[in-house]
Amino acid sequence: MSEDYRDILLVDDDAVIRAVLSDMLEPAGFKVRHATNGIDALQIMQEDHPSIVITDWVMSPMDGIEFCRLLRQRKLPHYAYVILLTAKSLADDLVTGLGAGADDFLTKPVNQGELIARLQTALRILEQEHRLNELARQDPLTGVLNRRTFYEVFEMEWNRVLRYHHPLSCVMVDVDYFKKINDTYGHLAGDHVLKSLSQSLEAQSRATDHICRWGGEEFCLLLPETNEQGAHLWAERCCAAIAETAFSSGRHRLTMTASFGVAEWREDLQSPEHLLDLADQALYAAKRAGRHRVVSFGSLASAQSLSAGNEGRYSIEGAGASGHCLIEPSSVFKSAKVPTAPTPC
Ligand code: GH3
Ligand code: MG
Repeated sequence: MSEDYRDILLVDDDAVIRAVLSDMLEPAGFKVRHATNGIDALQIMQEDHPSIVITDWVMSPMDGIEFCRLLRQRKLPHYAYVILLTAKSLADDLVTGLGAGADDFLTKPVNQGELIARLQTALRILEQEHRLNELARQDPLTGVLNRRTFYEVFEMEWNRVLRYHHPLSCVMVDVDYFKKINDTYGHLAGDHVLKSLSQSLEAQSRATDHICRWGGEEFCLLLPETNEQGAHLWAERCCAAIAETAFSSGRHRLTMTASFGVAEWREDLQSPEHLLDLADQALYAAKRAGRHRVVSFGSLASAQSLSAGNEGRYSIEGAGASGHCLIEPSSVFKSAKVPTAPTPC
């Protein structure tokens, strides 16, 4: 059983019962905290989010049934498993308790073996719930955030920035000529490369950064506490690291490049979508300028070579294409560095 969900909130107005239950739970490895009524319990749930609640029914000023009802209306970071503990034992009581939002029902006097067995069920359910939650948040191929979750995270970071005015940057990353990998070696090889690429982006990022698979071979990152200059430096480092990495795809190893578009939060931006659009415009400019490069929206907007033609989007002119994907049999690669004289796609 996991240790992670072994924190229990005991809600009972009777100090003796709380002490008896603690004596049963703590030797079994549970961390126990106490509340004497539903109101205090709700506050603890909101602040500390214990995983499991064992609550009495009859308490004042808020009883266990009302507590369950209100708890289920709250938005908590994870599911709280609730066991209702009561002297009531009629079928109608059970229906009322479960209907109010309890997951299980235990009648007094409590048998220690039964209590621990029921808690084992609770732990199994909480672990499954956690796993499902993770799956719903992740892109199935790469394991980074999916787009839906990324929007939720973006909304949170956006609100934080509106309040504290700390810097926040957004980076769009798109692999150059990725289609060539699929066309030459098939989608499975392409998938393998995408997984390695997302790992490489994760390795270059801070724990507080957010990485999302935006779609296809495009990734989007949110860098809190980072201004455009800092994000540009980060992207330059990533851009170089990707170009120097030999990605394996079955029998072959290949090198490739990626293009980056960077933009930072400004007061005149109306929404997360607006910031995404600026990063996208910078990425578009990077592609047009020859790929395998980083373009910041700020530099774009002030660049002399700026042209506002192109459907109202900014662009810059490049010195010629330099992005590539290069494919060679793996025997050519003795190290993870770029091979000599490969065939450009
Ligand atoms: P550019 O440098 O302009 O970005 O060219 P590109 O070839 O990278 O871009 P394009 O948009 O022409 O092609 C992207 C390709 O990415 C086409 C699509 O088949 C492939 N793709 C999208 N999603 C996946 C995926 O999940 N797995 C694999 N293997 N390929 C994917
Ligand atoms: Mg691409």
